[in-house]
Amino acid sequence: MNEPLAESEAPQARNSALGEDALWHILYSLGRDNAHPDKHKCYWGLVLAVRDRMLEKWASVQRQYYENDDKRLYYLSLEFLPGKFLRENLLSLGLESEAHTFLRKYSFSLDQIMDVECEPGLGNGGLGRLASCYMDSMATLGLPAFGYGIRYSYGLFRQEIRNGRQVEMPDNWLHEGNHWLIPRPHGLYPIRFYGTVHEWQDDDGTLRHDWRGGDIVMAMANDMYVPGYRNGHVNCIRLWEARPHKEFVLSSFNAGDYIGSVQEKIKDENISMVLYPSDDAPEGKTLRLKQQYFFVAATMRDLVRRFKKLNKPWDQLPEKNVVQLNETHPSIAIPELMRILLDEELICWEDSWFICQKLFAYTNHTILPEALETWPVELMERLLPRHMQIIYEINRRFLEDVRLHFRDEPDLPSRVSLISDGPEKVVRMSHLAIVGSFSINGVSALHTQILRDRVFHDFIRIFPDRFNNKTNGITPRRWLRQCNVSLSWLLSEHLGCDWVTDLDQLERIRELADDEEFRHDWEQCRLTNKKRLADHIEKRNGITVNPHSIFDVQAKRFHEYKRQLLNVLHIISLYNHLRKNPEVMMQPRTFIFGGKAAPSYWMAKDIIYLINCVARRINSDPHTRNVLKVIFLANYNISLSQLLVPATDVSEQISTAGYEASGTGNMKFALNGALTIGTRDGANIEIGERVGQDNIYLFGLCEQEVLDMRNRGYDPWELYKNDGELREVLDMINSDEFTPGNPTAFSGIFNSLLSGGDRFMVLADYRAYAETHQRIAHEFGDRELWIRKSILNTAGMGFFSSDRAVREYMDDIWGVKPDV
Ligand code: GPW
Repeated sequence: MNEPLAESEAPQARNSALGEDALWHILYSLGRDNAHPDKHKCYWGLVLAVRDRMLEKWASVQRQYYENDDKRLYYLSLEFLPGKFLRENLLSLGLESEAHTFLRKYSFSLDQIMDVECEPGLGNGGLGRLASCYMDSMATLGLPAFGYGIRYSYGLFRQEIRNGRQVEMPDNWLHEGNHWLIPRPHGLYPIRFYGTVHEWQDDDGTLRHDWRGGDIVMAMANDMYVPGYRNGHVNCIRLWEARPHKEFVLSSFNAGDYIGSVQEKIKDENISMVLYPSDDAPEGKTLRLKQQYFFVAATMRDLVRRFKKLNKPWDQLPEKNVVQLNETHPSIAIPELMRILLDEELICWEDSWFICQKLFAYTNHTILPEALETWPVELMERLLPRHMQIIYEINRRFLEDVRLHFRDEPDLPSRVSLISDGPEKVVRMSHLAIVGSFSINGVSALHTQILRDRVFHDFIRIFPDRFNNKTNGITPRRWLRQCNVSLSWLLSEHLGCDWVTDLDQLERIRELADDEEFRHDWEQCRLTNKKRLADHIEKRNGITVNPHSIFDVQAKRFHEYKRQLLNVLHIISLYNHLRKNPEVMMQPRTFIFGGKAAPSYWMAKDIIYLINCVARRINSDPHTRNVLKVIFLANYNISLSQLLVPATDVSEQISTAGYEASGTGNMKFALNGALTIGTRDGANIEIGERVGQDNIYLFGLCEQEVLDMRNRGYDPWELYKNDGELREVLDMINSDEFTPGNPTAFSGIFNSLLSGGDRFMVLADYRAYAETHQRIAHEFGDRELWIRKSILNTAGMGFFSSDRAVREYMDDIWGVKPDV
């Protein structure tokens, strides 16, 4: 299909320019013959030509920020998941048709050359992708925004499936270099670790502190550019890379210890070597804390350097800047800024603290107790001795205040303390982030309510005005315009092109749901997308799937709370039903899974193994394989997601109510016309409100019912005894049915499901889930009904644009204004 939309009307005069520039770069920047460029050369040449155009805009936008004395937003995140750049940047800059013209000359399609690009996997899942969606919206809204993170040499591991099991392979995404990333080897910042704190008295007799000695690692910037959508605006994400302080320690070099001194250098570079692969469960490793401090310290240096250029008094720092902390991972920024103000700028405690508390804002993304970050005091004291002192002092003053205001609650101070006393004293990073920020937000209405009622209940009373909700959003550029070309084409035909930056316009297709021709076109678009996915499955998994079957997709990180298990249990029961009733007519279904498990999360890895074993069995059974297929797509990432999302009929969002802070996958699928089967959790609730309760399949216990059941005592054996169909499925898992000769392969899973301690209460929702699926299969068969619902899903999803979310942050928290 041709590329649609306005940019095809771009002036012809420029058509040759991009291609000419690409050829120029192939010769002069890459040093390769440009006579008959292959697809690699075409790709790299185009990248450089596109980059030139971005850089020009970026430079003028930066100048403008200074000229207009704009307030700046710093978005600090340990993760970003931008996905592939070329198509996105061409689209944003309006250069797609020029690129096509160039590529056609050499008989390549954009799809073909996109294969050359490596996707940066600098994040685990939702949290990192959210950061990238927000960067896109900030650029599209023209905000003076700066993303900050780490340039990991190795991103999230590549997942292979061998004999049904996940195997982790290194993701060496920079092996061919990456021209989207511009290194800035001049002006590195020294970052200190360990060392000691010296006290001294200044002329007034004030006690001062000076952090000295220890190890120094250098932070080098690598800049990644983010163009706004067709608005001439370009922002940047600055990713810090660790570099050795000195190339060689000369003394040991002279002493003959050549290898020793090189090893020293390698140790320093370790800091930005690899992304930690745990999602929703932090790892308490020293290297991880080093990563956090390394990137935060370099970022605060940048902020202070730019502020000093303005020659303004320090109390204006929060008037000219705001720092959004994406989770607690960067929250060490709070004591770091305190250290700079106190020890380097010699500002008094009260003024320094006033500045900090007006600068920082914190977003919480989880209520899972094991995901709330803590660091051992002992480790902090060694690695960051001055910061630990400052944290103690913040805590002392804070608790003094709490005692004063809540005299009759003697237990309150220990509950809200930044330091928890247990067998091991730890710093609670969320408490630090709350006390040091002027705004604390959750990421969906339900999530924020849970923060208020339970997780941070004590803090609501202490800081009632700080808490607020910002329901997540996704960028319509990548998650509709780019990934679903055929549907975008259809939408633009009826709505014009403005929906790309004004997603509420989708409301206007509501009435078209009654238009038979429109419904027909809609169905054709969906079928095109499903066929494309079917081809991919054929190629990757060697399995033929029926594009007319229900494509039922659960793609997300593997975690017990997300309950991929509930999905598999139900698939097995469908399989049993089919085997026992070979004569029944069943709606053909294709169940598709994608997602990675943290390498040390054994239960999650067993669940992947179970899915693959069940898939092998079902897909090879001649009695059922025409109606039931199970596919596991390896190495789920942004690119795969872009293929999956537009081809999905049923989106599985089935976390135990109360556990998924928001979810954003749920938004991507529904925006593209999938119907959601989901629990009343996270943003699912709000999606239901927007698309209409008739157009979503919500089932199972709500959050309050989960709590009640837990309090009453959850008894999965009772469910096992009373539900024969479920019992049969569980007994199969607990036998060698799917792993011939090995009856205990899944006994861990079986035991967890039948333990009264199953926090995620998988079996409690089983019956409701199975019944809902039955309803779905029935309604999918009624094509008119289904397509209507599909249209109404897309129509109702405007609210979930990240443009809306970023606007809310901008108005309610940041106080920054578009610079356009
Ligand atoms: F645990 N999320 C994530 F809160 O992807 F830090 N990784 C994480 O480490 C955490 C949260 C953390 C996700 C949430 O699970 C998801 O519900 C939410 O939609 C997403 O963050 C973006 O807010």
